[in-house]
Amino acid sequence: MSTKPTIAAITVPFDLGAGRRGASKGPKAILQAGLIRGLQQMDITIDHIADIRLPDDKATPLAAEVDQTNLKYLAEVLEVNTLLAKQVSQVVEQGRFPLVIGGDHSIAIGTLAGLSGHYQNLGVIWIDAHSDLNSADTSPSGNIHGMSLAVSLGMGHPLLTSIMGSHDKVKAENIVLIAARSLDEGEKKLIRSLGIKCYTMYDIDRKGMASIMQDAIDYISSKTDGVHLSFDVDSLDPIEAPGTGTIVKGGLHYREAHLAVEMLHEAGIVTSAEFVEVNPLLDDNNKTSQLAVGLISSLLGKQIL
Ligand code: HAR
Ligand code: MN
Ligand code: MN
Ligand code: MN
Repeated sequence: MSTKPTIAAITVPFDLGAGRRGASKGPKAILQAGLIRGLQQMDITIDHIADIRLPDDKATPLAAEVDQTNLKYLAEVLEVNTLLAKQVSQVVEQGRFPLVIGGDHSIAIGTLAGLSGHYQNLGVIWIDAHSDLNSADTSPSGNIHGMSLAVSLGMGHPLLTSIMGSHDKVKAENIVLIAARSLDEGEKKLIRSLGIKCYTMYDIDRKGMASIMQDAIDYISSKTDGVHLSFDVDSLDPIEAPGTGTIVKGGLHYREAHLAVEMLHEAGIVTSAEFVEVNPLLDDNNKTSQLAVGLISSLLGKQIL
């Protein structure tokens, strides 16, 4: 990203992957907080090319099959992610940078599916309080936003893992988790058994964010041909990001989060990004939407001086 890419923003006002409603209002709040204007002031070309929504007629032919599972809103999650995947893939084909604005984190299923065909070894930096590595068996909630990374690894309902083809969308060794602090037992087992690189809040406290980000960048850039940043705003401490559906205390501070995206910009490795889980219904004076705009701007090169 040393030469400025053309950004194609794709908004996804979807929240049925989450346990509570409101993340569907995230894109509008983030746009109203000045995303487009801010980036244009940085001389970045950004086009808001698509708003991915479920079609108005709610009848879904899959409803019967889908009712058999404990995956909440599987049909809707499938439909929105199928549309998103196609859009993301087109953007990469056009040589533009996909910037996906959610929406809950289930939309990573579609983003990663759309990216996957364009890379041999897609790296994924997943900044999140959670790891989203549950499956139907391990999920405590049935909420698909807690399963999106597992689905992208090929583990999950076949309807979801086969979006854009049945290949695995990402390999375990190309994933880095950052800011983890709320992991379910099944997720911990999977992280260990697959050897997924995971920097917890303990690691960040112990070594400092700069050191962790440098390790993450070195690890991922040595073996990937593109890097997707999947940024869940619940990675931040609830003091900084109150407007999100599953807050977990003990998270990233404001500057730690900014440093992470600033270092990613400086490294020049990020080829696509998504920002998810902003829930304006739970926010305090648009604090979390404004935070998201600040983080996106820093990722795309906004400098302090
Ligand atoms: N691990 C829990 C579950 O599967 C909580 C997931 C929480 N949500 C997210 N994802 N915001 O990062 O239900
Ligand atoms: Mn998440
Ligand atoms: Mn999360
Ligand atoms: Mn701290």
